[in-house]
This record gives sequence, C-alpha cells and structure tokens, in this order.
Amino acid sequence: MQQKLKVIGGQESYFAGKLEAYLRAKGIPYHNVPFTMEELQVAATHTGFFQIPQVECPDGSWLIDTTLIIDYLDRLHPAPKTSPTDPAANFIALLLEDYADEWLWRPAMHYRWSFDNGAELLSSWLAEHSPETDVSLADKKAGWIERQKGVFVDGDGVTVETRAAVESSYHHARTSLEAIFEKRDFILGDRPTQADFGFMGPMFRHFFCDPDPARMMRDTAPGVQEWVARMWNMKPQRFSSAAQIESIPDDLSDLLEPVGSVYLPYLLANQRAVLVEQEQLSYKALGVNWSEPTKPYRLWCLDRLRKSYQALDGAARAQVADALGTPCAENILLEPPTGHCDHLLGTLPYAVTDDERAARDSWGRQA
Ligand SMILES: N[C@@H](CCC(=O)N[C@@H](CS)C(=O)NCC(=O)O)C(=O)O
Repeated sequence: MQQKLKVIGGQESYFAGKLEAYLRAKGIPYHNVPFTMEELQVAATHTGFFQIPQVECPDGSWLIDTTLIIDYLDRLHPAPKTSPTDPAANFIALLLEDYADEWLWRPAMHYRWSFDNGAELLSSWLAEHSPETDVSLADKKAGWIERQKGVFVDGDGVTVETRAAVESSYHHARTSLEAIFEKRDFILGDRPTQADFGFMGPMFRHFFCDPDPARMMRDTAPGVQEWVARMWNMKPQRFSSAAQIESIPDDLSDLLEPVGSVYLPYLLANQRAVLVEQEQLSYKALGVNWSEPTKPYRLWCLDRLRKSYQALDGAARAQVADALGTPCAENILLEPPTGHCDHLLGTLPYAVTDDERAARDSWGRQA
C-alpha cells in the first residue's frame, strides 16, 4: 500500500484546500495535519518558506508550493490525466490556476477578515487550534484578526477606494463560472484540470465555507456551489474514462477577460517594482488606484508562465492569444523571462539532506 503524504495544512487553508482537491481527485493518500507554529518553523528550514501547505513525503523529502507540487505529483501519477492533452488548452489551464491562486487571494482574505461573521468564526477556529497555552483564547483571537486583516487586507491594498473592485473579482468569478457549469462539469471540459484545482483555492475554503461569501454563492451561483462539492468528492474512477481536453473551449472569453486585461498587466507592474527593489507597488486596475507590497514570488509566477507560453509552437500561441483577446496580454507573455526570482524555488522534491534554507514569507520576501 502507498504510504501517506503528510500535508501540514489545516481545515481553513486556501492552498491546502486546493492541494487536497488534487490529491483526492488523483487518489493519492495523504493526511492533513493542522499546522503549529513550531512545525512550520521546522518545515521552513527544509523548504525555505514559512507558509502552508508544506508536504513531508514518506521518505523524508519535502514538497512546497501547490503549483509545483501538482506538477511534480502529476509526473509520478500520470493517470487519470488532470491536464489538457492539447498544449494551448494546457497553457490556459495553468494561466487560470495562477490567476485563481494569486488575484483571487485578496478578495478571499477580504471576505473572510473584513466581515464580522467571518472574522469571528475564523479567529475562534484558529485560536482554538493554536496550541500555545500561555496566551488566553481572547488574546489569540484578537491576535489572529489583527495579523490576517493587517497583512492580507488593509496591508494588501484593500481601501475605501478599492473595496468595490476587490469584491467585483469574486462577483466576476462566480458569475462567469456559473455560466460555464450550466454547460459542463469542469472549467475546460469533462474532467478536472489545473484550472479547477486553482479555483478550488478561493472557492472552497473561503467563498464556499465563510459565512458572507457562502451566502452569495448559494443565492447567485448554485452551479458553482455544486462544482465545489463535486470537486471535493472527486475520485479517479469518476473521471478516468471522461473525454480528454483537446482544445480551448470557445466560451471562455468572460472568465479570461480580467486575466488578460488586469492580472497580467499587474504582474508586469509587480515585475518592474521587484527589479528596482521597491517595497511598495502602485498601479491602476479595474478603474481604481492600488498600492500594495511588491511580491517577488509573483515575478517567479510570471516568468514560469512566460517559459510555458514561449515553449508552445506558433499555432498554439496563436490559439492562446486569440482566447486572451488582448494583444497586451500576449506581449507580456512574449517578454523574455527575467530569471530574477528563479532562486526562490528549486526542483521538487527537496532532498532530506539539503542544507538549511533561509525562510521567506509566502510572497517570497525575506521573513
Ligand atoms: N504559492 C503557495 C502559497 C501558499 C500560501 O500563501 N499559503 C497561505 C495560507 S493558505 C499562507 O501560508 N500564507 C502565509 C501567512 O499566512 O503568513 C502555494 O501555492 O502553496
């Protein structure tokens, strides 16, 4: 019997939820162990990141970063296939995964921590699950609210001016996915792909579970709610004989619109700020002005997308460009990768014997 992966995660985590959806769909045995600060410190010495999830393999090696982990495990467990066979559609799956991972993170944190019901529920949960005993429950709750709202909402560009735009990204994802799930079970076709696992990050543990966004999902997007449940209940035998994804569906323009017109231009603005070592980044998107911390990790993401795009042949690139519909998106993907953040993440798995790594936060900044 295959030994289980140890996923240091928790029942509330965006990225652990994404990874679990993948592991369940592939039938890869794992157990989700709620994180403790001590355990995360130890994990960070192996992986270089202070974040969840972190995976310890039965042989003592380590895996980090859900995008890399899925890519790595997919090579070990190719069947049933969870990436499109068509290279252009495969790139679109990776691009949607990245958009859901990164651009929807802020609305997910906003809907959890700016709303009293969510903040109360999640701070209680986190306080009850942090084992430090010398701090009272009330202080732990207050500490969690202050940290999460301070770093990931107020500290990540959610202001009176941007709040409606932040909320519009959830509204957009919900309505455009709802239209897709009226026609098929998964984003790109009849089987789940990286795009579905990516959207499970925000959609499952935050928008489906947190009180305020969950009500919106129930009221306006029952098809998305059903897809979350379908994804959580996915098993290899449920899609192993489904048709492969052999082309980009022709109805993705609405879902892809902000990916090309908002997210890629934002990644380029972030690149410029990383390259000149600016700590804070300002840009305009969705009609408002944003100011947020510069994120080296997202330059790593942009470079990775560029490498995948530039590895496509001309015909596949033309199909992707056509699906994105804006020449500016294609131009950003055609720029040579900067290589500036390649050092942040290596090749998985990280061997047991690796030297201790300096820990970074989830945005790739020195922790
Ligand atoms: N790129 C990482 C992101 C992981 C991540 O950001 N996880 C969140 C929790 S869901 C986290 O640990 N954030 C850092 C923090 O809270 O300090 C991945 O795909 O695994």
